[in-house]
Amino acid sequence: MNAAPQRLEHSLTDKGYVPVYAAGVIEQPWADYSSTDHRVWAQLYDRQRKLLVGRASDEFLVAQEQMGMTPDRIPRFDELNERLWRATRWQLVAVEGLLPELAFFEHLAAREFPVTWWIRKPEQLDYLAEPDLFHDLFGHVPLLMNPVFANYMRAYGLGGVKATGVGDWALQHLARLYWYTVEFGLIRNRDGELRIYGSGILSSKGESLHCLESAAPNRIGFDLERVMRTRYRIDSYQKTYFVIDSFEQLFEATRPDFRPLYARIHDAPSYAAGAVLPGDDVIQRGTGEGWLADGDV
Ligand code: HBI
Ligand code: FE
Repeated sequence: MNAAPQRLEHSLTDKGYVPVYAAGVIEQPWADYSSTDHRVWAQLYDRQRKLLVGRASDEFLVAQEQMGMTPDRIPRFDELNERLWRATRWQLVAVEGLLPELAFFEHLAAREFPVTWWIRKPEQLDYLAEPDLFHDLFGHVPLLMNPVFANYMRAYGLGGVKATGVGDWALQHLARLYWYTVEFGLIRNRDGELRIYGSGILSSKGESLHCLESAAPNRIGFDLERVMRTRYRIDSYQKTYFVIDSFEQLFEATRPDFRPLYARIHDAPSYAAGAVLPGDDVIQRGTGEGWLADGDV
């Protein structure tokens, strides 16, 4: 897990991206899931699918069905991989849990999404501090069927590998981008309605309701530099959600080389998670009800 990758620059070749090392990858121990595990999957799946019709982005709901995820049992990664490969050439790999950042970036750059193989206990349906199978598989994986979103994830991984050589502060900016898009992003559909695409929300009943229906949080139009400078919450619902209009917008915004941007914002102050700034495209200013004063990371 913590073996340092060597000569990383050699892994970026004209043949594409070849991972230097496959950190932490195991076989999904599918036969070892208990009936309780399958029941937890079924309960969470049914609960979220019901809640997410009309709340999640259509792209997500369609992709999840196309992938063949069903509530009746925990999906087998090798079955999902056949469909995913045909759609976007991505693959799932099973892991024990969080990977070191560089290993995680390398997987994404190689079009591999690390999925935690184990699922939470029945008493943890509503909240869990770390990613489990439900968060990773239900929340993250379906949109990898979408070519534009899949390209964004790969570009993010490549950007992460590059940023690793720049410094920890660059990684911090990238982590904020991931947080406010892949994990907690909202998207506005053609009718101007807000929908969820961030997996941290999609896998949480409470936050699925909060992010759309509560008056407390800010909802602000996506801006790359603004997002990279904004701290976030890991212990509560987000104070601010950033809203994109399309996955193309997200991909295009992150296409340029980030180095000039990193250089510009290196010494710039960060913004509080709940800040509303003069230049913001404010879709809705939050009331701030229930916010804790400190604790932004
Ligand atoms: N590892 N398995 C896994 N899943 C993640 O989402 C993940 C990770 N390692 C690092 C990481 N996320 C974060 O640092 C992101 O900000 C990149
Ligand atoms: Fe996640």
